[in-house]
Amino acid sequence: MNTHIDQAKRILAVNDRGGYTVPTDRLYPFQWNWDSAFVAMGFALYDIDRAYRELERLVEGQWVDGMIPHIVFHAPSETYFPGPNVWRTEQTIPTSGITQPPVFAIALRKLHEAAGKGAEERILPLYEAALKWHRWWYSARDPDGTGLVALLHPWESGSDNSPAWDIALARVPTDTDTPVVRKDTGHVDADMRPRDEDYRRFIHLVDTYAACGWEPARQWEKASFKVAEVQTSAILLKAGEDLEHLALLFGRTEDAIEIAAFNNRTRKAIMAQWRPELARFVSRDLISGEDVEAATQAGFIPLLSLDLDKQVADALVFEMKAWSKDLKVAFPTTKPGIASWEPKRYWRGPAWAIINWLLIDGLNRNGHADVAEELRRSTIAAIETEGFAEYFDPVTGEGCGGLGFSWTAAAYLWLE
Ligand code: 2M8
Repeated sequence: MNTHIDQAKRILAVNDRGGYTVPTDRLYPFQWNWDSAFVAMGFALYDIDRAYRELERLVEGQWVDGMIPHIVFHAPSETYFPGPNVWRTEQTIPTSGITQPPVFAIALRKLHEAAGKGAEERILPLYEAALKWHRWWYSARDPDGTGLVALLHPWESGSDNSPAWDIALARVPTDTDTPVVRKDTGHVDADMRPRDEDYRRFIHLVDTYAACGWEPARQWEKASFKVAEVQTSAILLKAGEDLEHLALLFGRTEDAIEIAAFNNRTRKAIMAQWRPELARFVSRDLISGEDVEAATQAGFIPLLSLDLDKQVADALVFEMKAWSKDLKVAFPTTKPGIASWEPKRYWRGPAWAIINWLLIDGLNRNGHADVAEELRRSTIAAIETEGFAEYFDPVTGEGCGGLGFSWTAAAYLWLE
């Protein structure tokens, strides 16, 4: 009997707030979008009803235009900033006004496979919600039809303060209409969190978009941060493949054709972002028109959704091994040793179990099962040694950030 499995399940039970799971108590007291998709996959291993419930509760926050917001504020809490009064989205169920990586349809396919035949009635509304969201991504976040979807806020990436945003975010003014009253640094060490200056810029963007009435076309025009992002696009493509699979299964031929067209466009567009000299894929800053060359984990995530030529996959894996050398826990979210690398500061270096999960799937897809297995073992060992921390210092292995963290528990269940 593996007691860690029991512990992981207990964390998911403790973080349950009534059919949805908070990432962790106090620090994150609401429902987060991609956290819930990972959590649903964890539940799918032992409680399919609860797994569906997680996604159903997330979809309660979906906007009429199809966006699934990054936070759904089901119940009030004073322990998080920014709350609904800062977002000012005027939705019936209070939500934030931005989105997060579209892991949802990846989870949906996994749930359907776990549920087995005859579960169509429950999954169809979720399938419809996913399709609406994918359409939203392509219309609101790729109005020019490039195949890459753009983020208008670093929080949409899930990798909030990644060095990938340093250049683009520096252009965003630090003045805000809304007072910045941080709560996060009351829960965890400020040295492990984004800086105050980052928060002022994050809130400046929220103010700007609230002033646009959260209307996508106006936001697109006013955005001072606009990055066509390779990690999100790669996740969208994998989710698109899974959605296309479900469409065919449900006899939705027209949907399948539409989704396949999205997928083909994105597949080509991501491939064009391969930079052999960096041995990584890169995002594009749509304000400057330049490549985002910062060395972060995002450059490897296309493994998840592309069937790469052996030469490209080998080059990526060679680079990944170089980054992981001498580390206690892989995979670092920033290349170790470079100026922006901070092994304890949130998305500027630490290893995250859910990123490893995506990379493991991508490595297996691209014929590197041995490296995938190494990463899987390293992730499991980190959790068994340090507990279900939000993330891990890759040098010391120390568990950092929030404890009893839902997506780390889900990743453990999935990877164990
Ligand atoms: C972190 O992001 C939130 C904003 O969305 C925050 O710092 O306040 C990120 O790690 C993000 O990826 C994650 O979804 C969220 C909840 O775990 O926390």
